[in-house]
Amino acid sequence: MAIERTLSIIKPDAVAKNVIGQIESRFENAGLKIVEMQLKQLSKEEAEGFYAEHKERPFFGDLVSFMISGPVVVQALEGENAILTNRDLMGATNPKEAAAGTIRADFAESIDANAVHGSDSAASAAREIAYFFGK
Ligand code: IDP
Repeated sequence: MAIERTLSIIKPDAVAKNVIGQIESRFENAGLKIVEMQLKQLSKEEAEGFYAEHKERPFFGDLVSFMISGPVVVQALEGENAILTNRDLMGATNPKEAAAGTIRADFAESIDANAVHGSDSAASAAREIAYFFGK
């Protein structure tokens, strides 16, 4: 398996719940290393640009408002098969459908406040890491 990097965001709901450490422990226990990390308040423009692929979706406005409702942790995780490993740890987009023991099952309330983001492909990971951290 290849060593990959993926972009992870701990979203405002999880930061507000004070579970940053618990979520990071799951990444660390799965062998993922935090190689870039920043606690930051996204601007509206940053959140819109990050989610540009969803701009025609009906939930886009609510998604952007949610992502700027408080600070987030933006980070790059590195490890074997990091993209899929992170997606498996996160669980399904809708926490009601997320498998038991996943981050979203344990910490998320709803499909729009769902605790974490993780890149869904190698191309997305490269674009998203560059978006926040440059090359
Ligand atoms: P993902 O975060 O699991 O990759 P995407 O389909 O890429 O899911 O959607 C991006 C984000 O947009 C989701 O994490 C969620 O916060 C939000 N979202 C997706 N679908 C809906 C919806 O039907 N209603 C409200 N928010 C949604």
